[in-house]
Amino acid sequence: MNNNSKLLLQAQKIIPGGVNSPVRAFGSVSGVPRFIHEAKDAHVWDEEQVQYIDYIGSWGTAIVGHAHPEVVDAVCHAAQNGLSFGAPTADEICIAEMIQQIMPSMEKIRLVSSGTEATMSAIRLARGFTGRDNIIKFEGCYHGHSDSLLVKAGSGLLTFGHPSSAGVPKDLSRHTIVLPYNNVAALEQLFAQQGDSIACVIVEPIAGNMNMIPASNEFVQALRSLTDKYGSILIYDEIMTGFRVALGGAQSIHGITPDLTTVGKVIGGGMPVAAFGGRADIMECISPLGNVYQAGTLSGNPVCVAAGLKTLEIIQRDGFYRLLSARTQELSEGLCKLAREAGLPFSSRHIGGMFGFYFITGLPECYEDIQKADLQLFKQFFHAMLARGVLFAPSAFEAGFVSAAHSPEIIADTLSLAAEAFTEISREI
Ligand code: HOZ
Repeated sequence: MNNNSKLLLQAQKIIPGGVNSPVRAFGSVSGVPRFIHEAKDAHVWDEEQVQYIDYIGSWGTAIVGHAHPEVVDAVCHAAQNGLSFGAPTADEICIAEMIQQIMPSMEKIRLVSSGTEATMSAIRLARGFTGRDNIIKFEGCYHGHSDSLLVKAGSGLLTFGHPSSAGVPKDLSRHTIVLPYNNVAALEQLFAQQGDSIACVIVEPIAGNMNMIPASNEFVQALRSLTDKYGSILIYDEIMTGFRVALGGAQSIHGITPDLTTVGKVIGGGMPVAAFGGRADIMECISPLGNVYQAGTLSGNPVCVAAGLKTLEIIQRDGFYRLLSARTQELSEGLCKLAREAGLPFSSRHIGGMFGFYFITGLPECYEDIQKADLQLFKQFFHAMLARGVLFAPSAFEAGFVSAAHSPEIIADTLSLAAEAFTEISREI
């Protein structure tokens, strides 16, 4: 029995499913999760000392590559001054100002420690500001694990086939209205019927939790105009897409100014930092200015903020997104070409440093489409690549991430290993 298998057995005795976040359990692809003990640049190493090219990138946080020396230095320096103060700091002003400069729609910002906290707080704020209870979310979008949002959600819920969580009171979930993604007619109809009761619409503007599915231009225009018309708050959940699909996130690509935005992952550079922010008049309803309560002992933690600040500085250097996008494009288009040459049903898309691939003919546009992807082929490909030292997310419903440390040589190596994997799979079907 190898070290990963031994650790899984040990972990399962004390941690439910052996993991601290469900998708990591390899539940939908079978096999033994790799227990990672080291990560550097574009690689991770497991407890067997096996090296993998990593396309999970800590689910999008590792945009500058793992253990970037400047980020590690910033963290060490901050740690020497104390790990947590539970008091305001100068650096949390710097990071809020930097985020605001990059995403001007975030006129005022509050830092929290996880994406779940950011979306949960943004929803509470929208309800407090409007005095309305109902919210709209879209099928397959995942916005963290707070109660209101665990209805027909993506990510682990989609991966494990339980799209709505148990344990959410019906009295609460009846306030969450779920609509199909990219469906303007359904949105218009709902607003026409009960627009005056809608506190907010929360959307992943490029959904990364049902693999990668971008909102159409028509859809985002409708979101903005209907929320404006009915006085509802538009929340762009950019926890995955912020600073990832472009420096200014999906809103900079769409040319949309949301009322509130949630960000995370990249702004922590691998440490637990997230934030929500937006229109000043809305944000000023938060305690201590207003009566919408929100708080956290570790909010704005100085060590985490140091990692985030340095990461935000690095990604603003000349040419960062040009290179990141070029590498991601090479990977995504290369995979497509090779899979098709092997005669497999396959498609892929990419924006900035984020990509999705699907064992399906044609590109999926919504939750219903992505559920038609061939999960068996995904599983075979996942394991064929894992055996060759390439780690993709262990789910057909999660997006992939490229970092600045993925050199042209690493992308080329990945593609030549993928060519072997596709040929192997095509022989088996
Ligand atoms: N919910 C995350 C992906 N969309 C997975 C988080 C993790 O396992 O770390």
